[in-house]
Amino acid sequence: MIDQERLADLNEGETTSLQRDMEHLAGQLDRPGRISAAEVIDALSEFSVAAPSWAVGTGGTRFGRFPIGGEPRTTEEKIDDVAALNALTASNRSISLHVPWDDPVDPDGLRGYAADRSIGFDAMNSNTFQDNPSTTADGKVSYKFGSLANSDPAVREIAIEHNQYVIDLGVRLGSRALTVWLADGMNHPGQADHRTQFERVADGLRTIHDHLPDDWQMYTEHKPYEPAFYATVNFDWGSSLLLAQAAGPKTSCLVDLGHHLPNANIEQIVSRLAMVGRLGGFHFNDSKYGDDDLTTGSIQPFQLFLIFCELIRVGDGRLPPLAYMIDQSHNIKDPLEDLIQSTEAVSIAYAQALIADRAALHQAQDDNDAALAQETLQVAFRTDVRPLVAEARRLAGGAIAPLEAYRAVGYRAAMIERRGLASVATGL
Ligand code: PSV
Ligand code: MN
Repeated sequence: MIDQERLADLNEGETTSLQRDMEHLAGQLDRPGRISAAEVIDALSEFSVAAPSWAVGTGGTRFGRFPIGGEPRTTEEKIDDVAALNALTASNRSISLHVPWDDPVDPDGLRGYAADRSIGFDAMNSNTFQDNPSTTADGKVSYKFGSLANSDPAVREIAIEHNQYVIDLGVRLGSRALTVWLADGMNHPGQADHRTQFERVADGLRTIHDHLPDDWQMYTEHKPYEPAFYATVNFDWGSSLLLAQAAGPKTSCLVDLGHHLPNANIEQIVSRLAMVGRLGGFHFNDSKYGDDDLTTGSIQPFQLFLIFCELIRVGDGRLPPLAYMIDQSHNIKDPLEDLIQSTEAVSIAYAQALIADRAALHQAQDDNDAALAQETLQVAFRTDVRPLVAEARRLAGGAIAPLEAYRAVGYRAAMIERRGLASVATGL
């Protein structure tokens, strides 16, 4: 739905300045034994970060929601939006569904619909934090007091069955993973027993794990608070690791950048989880105070860069094959514009980490030369790698300047025309 000819025209207007910037940058990077501009572009061209189906509509808070108009009304239309996003960024080749916000009646048809638009299905997400007649045995049970940790075995059973249903659905869609984020916990001290809640969740996850096909992965996603405001069962990376280990070998931990208490050293958490072989993937976003779901890289870009440096270490010069996804709530921006900016931020952090001189860093670390070690990272972080990211996009058929192109093609106005001004996407 993004007119390729129009995109080519728009790129034409940007080509001269991009070439000039690329030559300058390629010269800067041209050092013996170091990664070349061409190698960075090659790595970027393989990179894809999934878009969540719930983030192509506007998010909201309990103080209100301000729909932007033209929001996708069906899962097919969400796929259309991700296809449009990918046409511009060339780096969002899959969508992550959340069930039952998305619950296709014809999974095989949906898989074909997405494939026709070159979109695949990333990790499936199970929603056991909201009551929904289709997932809570026709409304006979409630998740008000938790799902896998609920004191009522009937509720726990329904929650397990829902996760198994989501796995089966994902198999038909061609997904290979299930992400489990639970709202389970307590709002009041003494409301439940910490240990009993944890053991129930571990038991439930083990049963869900045993339903996974051989080539599937399961991710446990921790979060310190909200909607449980006193204690969350899976509240930090340590609990997440314990749950992953208890669930089984196909389970690892997913790190959502907004799910940490203030000032947590997320890159160190990444290092630890990778060290024990239980780093599963990411939900990218940015945070100023809590789970703010702000645009990736808009608040703490240096932290994002350091996370990618850890990943490059794990992948020995490239990104390891983990689950990379954006998870944001777009409250006042056009969601697609925010996803374009976030995708760019992730690609920039990856490119900066790629160009960091790892040999010099290791030498400086061995020499206990803290200034030089830090300087080595700063040099990479302060390099403007945007031309590399733009060139990788151009070569992959995307837009040199995706945000400008998105506006120039008038996608939102066209969607308002087609879907209406009052359409609202499912999600939080
Ligand atoms: C929870 O805050 C979370 O980060 C989880 O990934 C959910 O699946 C998603 O947001 C949507 O609520
Ligand atoms: Mn998340």
